[in-house]
Amino acid sequence: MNYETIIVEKKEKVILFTLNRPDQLNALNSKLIDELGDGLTNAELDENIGAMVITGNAKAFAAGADIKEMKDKTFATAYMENFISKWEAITSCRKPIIAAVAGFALGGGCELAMMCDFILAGESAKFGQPEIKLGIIPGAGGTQRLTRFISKPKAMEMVLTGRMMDADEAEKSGLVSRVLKDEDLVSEAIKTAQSIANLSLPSVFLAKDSVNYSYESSLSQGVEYERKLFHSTFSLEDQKEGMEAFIEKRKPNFKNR
Ligand code: DAK
Repeated sequence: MNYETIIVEKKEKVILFTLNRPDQLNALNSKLIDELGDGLTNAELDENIGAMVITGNAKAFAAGADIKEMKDKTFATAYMENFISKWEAITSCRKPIIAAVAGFALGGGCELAMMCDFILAGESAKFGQPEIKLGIIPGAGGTQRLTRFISKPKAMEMVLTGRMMDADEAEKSGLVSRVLKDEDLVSEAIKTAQSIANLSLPSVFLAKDSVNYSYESSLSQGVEYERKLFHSTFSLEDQKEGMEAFIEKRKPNFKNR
């Protein structure tokens, strides 16, 4: 399918989405969000795909929601059309999604990256929630996810001042899992996604589900939930294959069942 605002490439078992509004620093307009949502849904349904990567370009992952598109909205229009609610579609994907961030990831761009399962950052990455400078506040999970990922004091400072955080600080704070050279970022993200896509997909779904549950539960509820999911993995043919392959000193041949 041809899209205007994103580029979609298949790399073996991985789909690479490149946000593609370079003149506008990949500002996230409705078209881009619709196209990305559509692309993610297709990848989610494609049984040959095991993971996804979302990236931007060297200058910007995304500099936020499109201010030019947003500026004339009223409360009534924003509320009635449930403005930007489609963004959350990304969080309902069961397949892992990696954000590969170089350059600016601001406002909705930072929120989009945080909706992914983890963020790999290039050395040039800059994260921020500058909405306060526009007379608004984050609206796609920024105050919630940032606070959980990097602690309240840092999140509060960033949300109240709009200060940007560089890649090094973002790694130290726990916002990103690794910092890579800019030139290696996308290839390393694809390699990482590929390594996940070659595992047993049902186990990957269960692992992702269990980690995400930790954000919604007490520790004891989470541990109980994890144990039940762990028990359920013994119903998979892939569990037998994984353990037999280990004992026979060969690579497992997972069948996703
Ligand atoms: N929207 C629209 N256009 C943008 C943009 C944005 N967010 N960011 C950059 N651009 C455009 C610029 O207008 C410029 O376009 P032209 O003037 O050439 O047509 C072009 O990209 C290049 O930008 P600059 O000339 O400004 O480039 P610089 O290198 O000088 O500066 C910058 C880069 C990233 C520091 C600067 O562009 C900047 O401050 N951008 C705005 C960053 C920002 O404030 N982001 C937060 C946007 S508010 C919601 C959910 C989410 C949201 C809202 C509601 N709901 C669920 C209800 C999210 C809100 C936001 O993200």
